[in-house]
Amino acid sequence: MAEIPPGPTFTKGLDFSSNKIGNNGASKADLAYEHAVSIIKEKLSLMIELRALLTVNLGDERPLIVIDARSGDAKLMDHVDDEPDTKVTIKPEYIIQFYEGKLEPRYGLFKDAFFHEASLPQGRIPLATKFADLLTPSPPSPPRSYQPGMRVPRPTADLEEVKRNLREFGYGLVANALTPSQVALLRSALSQQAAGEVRAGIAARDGGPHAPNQRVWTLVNKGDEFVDFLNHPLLDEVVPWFLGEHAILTSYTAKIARPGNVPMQLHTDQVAIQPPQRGLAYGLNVMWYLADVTERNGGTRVFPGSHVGQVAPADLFDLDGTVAAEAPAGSALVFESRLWHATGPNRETEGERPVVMMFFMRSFVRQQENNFLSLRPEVEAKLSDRAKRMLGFCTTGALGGVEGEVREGIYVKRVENPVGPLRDAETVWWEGASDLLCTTSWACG
Ligand SMILES: O=C(O)CCC(=O)C(=O)O
Ligand SMILES: [Fe+2]
Repeated sequence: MAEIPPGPTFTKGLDFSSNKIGNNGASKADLAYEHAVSIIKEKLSLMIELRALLTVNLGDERPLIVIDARSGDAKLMDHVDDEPDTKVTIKPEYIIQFYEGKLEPRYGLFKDAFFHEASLPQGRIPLATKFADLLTPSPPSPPRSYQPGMRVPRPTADLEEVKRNLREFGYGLVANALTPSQVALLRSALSQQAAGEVRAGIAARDGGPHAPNQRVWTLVNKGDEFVDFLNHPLLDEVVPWFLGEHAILTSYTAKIARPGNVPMQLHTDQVAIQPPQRGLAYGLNVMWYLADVTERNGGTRVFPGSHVGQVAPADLFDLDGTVAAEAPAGSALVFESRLWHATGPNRETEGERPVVMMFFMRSFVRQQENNFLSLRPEVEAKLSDRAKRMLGFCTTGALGGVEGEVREGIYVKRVENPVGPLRDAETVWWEGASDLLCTTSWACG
């Protein structure tokens, strides 16, 4: 918010630009910078763990900070002749947030790179992560590595076993959740849509420089098959059990991993929930396999058991110690949002690995997909109450209401004529009143 300048003023007398509150923008930036430097100095003795030469750029107009931790005590220097092992470019505010435990380093270090590639750490990236971890109140430990022969979840039709696996390993695999003909129907719908999005020039691609992978977003808009899919009974078995009865679909997408992809970076699915929360799972992902999923064709890589504790991999780009969640077509991978995982490398020469993800989150978490703005009107018109609930069109726990009507279990829709200013003395009846009463009240059914 702080960086967004005020909008235009419509009311004479309500221009706040000369109100003096706190410090002005410039000195705020200076204060943040000074605070960040003092944090780095305070934590300097811990930096010996880096065993490397690191530079920290807190803004191009600021002096470069050089941390020499190659041998002996870690020292701060103001310039360096040698090539650093790692160069970190980061906002001073993020250093403060790492220090205060408000921002997870693996999120903070990489999130700006989305819009500003120069902010990516350069050189040995795990060192950048280690540096940021050392600034936090309690640096994490790495997840336990998978070794061949270790006990991990296998596909099973026994839901109690799936639930036990979810608790113990952070994921479980449901066997035969879809019949072969259902798989064929959904796979064909998805591949047609994916091809159509390529033809239309709107395909969402990822997976390295050649970007062979394809993501298909907002599936609810993209064919009746995907609306019908929301009726699957597996959802009733696992979602309320894990997240409570009000969970909503935060996003509904497909991910097609194709040969030659670069694996995704390791992450948890609650990475955007900050301050970092490791004590509670906020989400549950149900990933439907529309083809046999193997270690070779891009099967999701996981660190089994990494959902528990203050755990995070040192190197988000290193899949050593992970295992692929392999299972035949028609299976569903159910995994919770604290589990460290990534799309695996597809090392086949042909074919693809199509999966559909129904990702649910607790109802108080902002949805990844803003269905209220993106749902196609003709789709919205035919949604069942069940689908509307899943998409967030139902009040839960005093949230999600329209014009203050927040009693539990009310289906909401856009009000044609929301209440506006009623200032005229002669106003006795507002013409939108019946609309308001009918769109938000139980009584209207
Ligand atoms: O493609 C996969 O296997 C995993 C995708 C994933 O982790 C995600 O979209 O968050
Ligand atoms: Fe994920």
